[in-house]
Amino acid sequence: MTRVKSRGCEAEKNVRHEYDFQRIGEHFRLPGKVIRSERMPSGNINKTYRVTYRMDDGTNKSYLFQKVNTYVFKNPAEVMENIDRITGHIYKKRDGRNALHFHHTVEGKNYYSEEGNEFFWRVRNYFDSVTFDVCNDVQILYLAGVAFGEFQRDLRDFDASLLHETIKDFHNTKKRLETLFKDAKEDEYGRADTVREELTYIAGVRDKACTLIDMLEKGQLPLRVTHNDTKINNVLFEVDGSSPLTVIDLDTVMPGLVAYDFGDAIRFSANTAAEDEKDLSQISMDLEQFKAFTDGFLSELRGSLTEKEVDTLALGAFCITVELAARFLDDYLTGDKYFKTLYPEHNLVRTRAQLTLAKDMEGKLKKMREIVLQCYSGDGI
Ligand code: GN1
Ligand code: MG
Repeated sequence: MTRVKSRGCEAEKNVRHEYDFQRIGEHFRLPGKVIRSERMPSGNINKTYRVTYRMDDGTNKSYLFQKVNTYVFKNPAEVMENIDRITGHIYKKRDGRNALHFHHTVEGKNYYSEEGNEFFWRVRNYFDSVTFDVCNDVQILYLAGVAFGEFQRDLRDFDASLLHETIKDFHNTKKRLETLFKDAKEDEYGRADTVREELTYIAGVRDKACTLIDMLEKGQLPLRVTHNDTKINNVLFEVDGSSPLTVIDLDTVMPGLVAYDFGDAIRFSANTAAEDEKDLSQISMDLEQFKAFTDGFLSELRGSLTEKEVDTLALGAFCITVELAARFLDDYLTGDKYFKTLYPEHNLVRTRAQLTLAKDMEGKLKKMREIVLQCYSGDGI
């Protein structure tokens, strides 16, 4: 099996950036002199850099600097308050092992901001690690499943009332689809006519894609504290890929559905192609990859999910895939303001890729559900 390392770990070396990292670092009381900064190209929202310092004793030390996207996160201080609490909770659970540590400023804040909130920075410890984007190595997928399952388990006793809702209705599929159809009708950028086929498909599967939100509203599924952005490149692995180190990207940890955490990971990791693949014939949901992640995830959660939760995990993958397609399409229709795009049609390409995957999943749901039940009962390994 081959695996493809993330673009995220192949940072652009020695590129000059528009930011004065030395000055930003001073606010966090970082000692030493900045000798290198590299942009990490992964992530569709925030800007991330590895910044390396030369210390007084001649050794080098790297940090992860992140400029938070305050168009997306309207109240970034609340995001950082959540992160403080979550990292503290996980630190205790894991005795500090591979813990994320966010540095504090002179004023005792875990961020530094200027100009309203537009210049909003945070700094955390850097891990020598690898991440995976497109990956068909079932062992890696199994381990990514373990990491997210463990994360979910670690947060079981976290008091959800302490968390701010960092993005309102983030995974409310119903609202996401309502917004899409409203924006398509308004059609401010005159693009709706070019995406009729996509809109028709989404309208056709609307009820099915909203099944889990319906069940949540009826009290048939529990809200738990979930990660809400479980792409497997949010799991850092040891450099040799032998084991997961930690789960990153805690911006959207909020109450949510386990099936959406599970489903989002499947959407990303069991896809045979990249999230934004242009050649639609490359895209499908691989059942072996599906099984590997599922096995790992459920090995950590066996006995702790309700029957309905287990029963709806597979469908969760379909729902969140349609939801993300709707979000990409909505961003395309409203002028590409939310997701970073690398070229003008990027959001449209992403939409088509996600819808191709959703269609493929639709035909495989029965089999996916069987695999889930098998793994949950422990027969999957
Ligand atoms: C965004 O920035 P990144 O890549 O961690 C988005 C997720 C999407 C993802 C799709 C806050 O995550 O919801 O699933 O892009 N995050 C936010 O790649 O909207
Ligand atoms: Mg994210």
